[in-house]
Amino acid sequence: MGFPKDFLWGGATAANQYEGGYLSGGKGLATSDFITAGSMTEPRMIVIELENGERKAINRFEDVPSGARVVIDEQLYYPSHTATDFYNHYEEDIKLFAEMGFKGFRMSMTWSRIFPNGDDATPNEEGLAFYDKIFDLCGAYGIEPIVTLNHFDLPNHLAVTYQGWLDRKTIDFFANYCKVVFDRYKDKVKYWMTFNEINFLRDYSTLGITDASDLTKQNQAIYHLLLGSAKGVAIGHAINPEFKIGLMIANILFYPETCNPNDSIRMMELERGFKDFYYDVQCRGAYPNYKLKELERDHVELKKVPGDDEILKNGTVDFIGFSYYNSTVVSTSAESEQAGGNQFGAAKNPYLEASEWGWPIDPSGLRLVLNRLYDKYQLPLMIVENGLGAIDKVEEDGSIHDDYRIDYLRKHITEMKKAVEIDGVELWGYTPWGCIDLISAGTGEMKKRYGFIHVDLDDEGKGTLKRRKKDSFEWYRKVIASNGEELS
Ligand code: P53
Repeated sequence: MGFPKDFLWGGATAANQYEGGYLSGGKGLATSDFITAGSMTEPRMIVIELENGERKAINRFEDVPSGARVVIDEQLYYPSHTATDFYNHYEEDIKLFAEMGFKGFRMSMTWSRIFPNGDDATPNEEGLAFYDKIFDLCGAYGIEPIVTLNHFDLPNHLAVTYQGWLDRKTIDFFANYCKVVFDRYKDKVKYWMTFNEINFLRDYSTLGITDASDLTKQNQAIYHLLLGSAKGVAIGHAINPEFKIGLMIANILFYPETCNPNDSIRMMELERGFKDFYYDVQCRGAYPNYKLKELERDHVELKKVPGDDEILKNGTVDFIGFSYYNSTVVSTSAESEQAGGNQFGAAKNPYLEASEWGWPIDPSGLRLVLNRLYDKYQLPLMIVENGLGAIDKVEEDGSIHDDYRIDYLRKHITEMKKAVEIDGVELWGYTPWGCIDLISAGTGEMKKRYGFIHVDLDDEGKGTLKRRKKDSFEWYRKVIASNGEELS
């Protein structure tokens, strides 16, 4: 009973939010290095320079018009540049993870650390050596690295020169990156994921495209991205058949607001657009009919070349990795839509409480997600992100009492356990997000913290970077030591 003996308990991070060292060791600039901090009320921005030399800051999800150049404004604060400095603290941090008993550690590699421009003929040895040190250290502690190849960043040169994923060539640049790292780390890393939250990639910083809201451009870039992912999977399997290579999708759960069939139809449409399409392609190896029909309606004709269908077919994944933070309510009534105020025409869920950042907290939703995914695809699952972003207070004596975080995680682990014990879902691991404090992807804030380990850094980038254990550290250590039996 309970969790399997070799269950991968651990934690998750991403380079663009944690690694720092943005110019160290020969790393090239990444698109994420151009994103400023924001706040709960203000969006993160990027500064662009227009053809006439005029500079302006735009919301990072806004279209960068073609002809404009994205630049770094020295007056502004760019959180990725140092982040919480894994680059210089990895020994201390991995030791702390080991102390908690981690069996797995999810991290991402920075593509531009390996290929500074993205299209270089040879990789940057110093970058490769950096990750060797990380994986060796994990190995010494018996921690399995779970590596995301690309998490919300792109070598900026690929964006500037090729418009990133809009250009087919980027597929081969990515495939080459995969080949180099799979080959180099074939005996050190077994678990991989290609793109983080592939269903969220839409803008300049993730796809590298200008005029990103142009449906033809957007769909073509996403098509290339999916081909790149599939190629990567096939390359990995050829290099080491033991590799387990997964997809990674942001799995927000949807509920219809009422039993009005219209709500459910709307929900089906939104789920397909936001999630199902990405699961279907990466698990089944082809575009689903509903997507082909949508493209037809939108007058988007994908540019394909012979052999593409085979690439998608041969690059299906070994497991499903997903993030789960919250659920949302789909409504077709205009009033409810406004009350919920977000991108999914969402209404407020009266049955759930929300985090300080307004994210509804829905542990039972995790059990539903696990079951639905397993029923649909029959692939092993890994919860590679989950957690509570909250403001932590450091007491006089340096202690941090984050019982709210323990409460959130305990409830989610309890539901996860039901999915395994009662429902028989095949679950490989659980790596809660931001196991050590890092920069928020959504807002760029530091005060939105997820960690078991606190890092002394504020929203302006000031702080000693000192690491401190929160109360949740010891709690999680016991959870792991008891293989999920002791949750109190
Ligand atoms: P932050 C939005 C909604 C769900 C997941 O998010 C998301 C986002 C993007 O903000 O992203 C994932 O930091 C992502 C991580 C991110 C984490 O969720 O906004 O994979 O990079 O940090 C939490 O609180």
